[in-house]
Amino acid sequence: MKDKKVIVNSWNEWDPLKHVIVGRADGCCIPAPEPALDAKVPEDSDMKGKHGPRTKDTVDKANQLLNDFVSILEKRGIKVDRPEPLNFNQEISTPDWKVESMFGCMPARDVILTVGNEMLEATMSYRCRWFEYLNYRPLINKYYEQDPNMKHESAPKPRLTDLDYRKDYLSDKIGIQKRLEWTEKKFFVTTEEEPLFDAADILRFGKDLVVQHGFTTNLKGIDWLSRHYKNHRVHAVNFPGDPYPIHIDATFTPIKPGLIINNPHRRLPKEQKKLFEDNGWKIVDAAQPAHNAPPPLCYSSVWLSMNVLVLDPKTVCVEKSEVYQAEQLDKLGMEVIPVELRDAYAFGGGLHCCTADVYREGKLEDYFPKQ
Ligand code: DAV
Repeated sequence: MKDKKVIVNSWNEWDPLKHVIVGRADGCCIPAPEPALDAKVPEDSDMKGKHGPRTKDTVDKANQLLNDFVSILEKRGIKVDRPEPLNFNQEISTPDWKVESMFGCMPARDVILTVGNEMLEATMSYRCRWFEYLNYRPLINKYYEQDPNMKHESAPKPRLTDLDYRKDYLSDKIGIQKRLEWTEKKFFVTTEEEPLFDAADILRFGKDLVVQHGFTTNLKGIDWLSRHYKNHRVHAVNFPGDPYPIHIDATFTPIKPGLIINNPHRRLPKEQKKLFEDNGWKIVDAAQPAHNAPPPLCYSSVWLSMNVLVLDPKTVCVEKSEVYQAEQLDKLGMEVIPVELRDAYAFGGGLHCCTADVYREGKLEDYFPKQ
């Protein structure tokens, strides 16, 4: 039996999920241009030049899908909490900058990192997301009151002045070839001015944390994480082949101990595979996405097909239209639960993105003893 006082506990991406946060689409805005965000919006995107609140119809549809996902989880005995949306359509500022609006609170995974009994608010690197942690504060404060061992941490708020962003990325006519050269050389939009990371760049494998170095997380951010998580080993990874590298969860997805699916267009470089191979982990190419293009007004790529939520080492939620990904995971021995979410993708991502762990059964374990 679970100790009632222990509310927060999650050490990896696959142990049995018992309590989770699922985001909301309410009031979500397409943010106005700003340096870090511009670098991520694909050059041919229908989002170029648009900003402001999303339409009521699209918000309602996304919320309906998120609510249905919540019901599926609850029917399986998983407790679900929801954030409290701010009014995103208002100007925000710090002494250094101001932006016309905020973003939203659908992708909880981007902001909140749960490691063991601790929830950490990420720095973020987009100005429009600077205050996003506030949507989760009512929940986090509640967990903190109920669970005497829970730790609530916040990474140093970054200043996000222009010094944080490389001017080379200001053009929207860089071209995919140049972007691929730059990202392969680890020349990303964010500089090393101060520590920056999004929580969705981090994967938890017990004692080891695997962190993607890319647009939203810099080396100083990874160094900050390794100083913060003293009892962990923190590994920086990068994935050449991705022209817009943000967040690890449409690129490299652990399914259960010993098994990872990797985006075949963004393979982990050979030398970085060593840690996994030396410890008997298999990295297999993920199945092709079922779609040729993302849905309208969406930041993310078609590889949200891989953005699955593992409920336990035998059960995984896969977006309903992603039939190839479902088939692959079925063949790999998983029970696949189809969940419709595609019309919510534009609000910040898929099934992994829109959730943040509160409680998974299980303890801290060492899955990579050889290193
Ligand atoms: O492939 O566009 C999406 C990750 C969202 N958290 C991609 C990355």
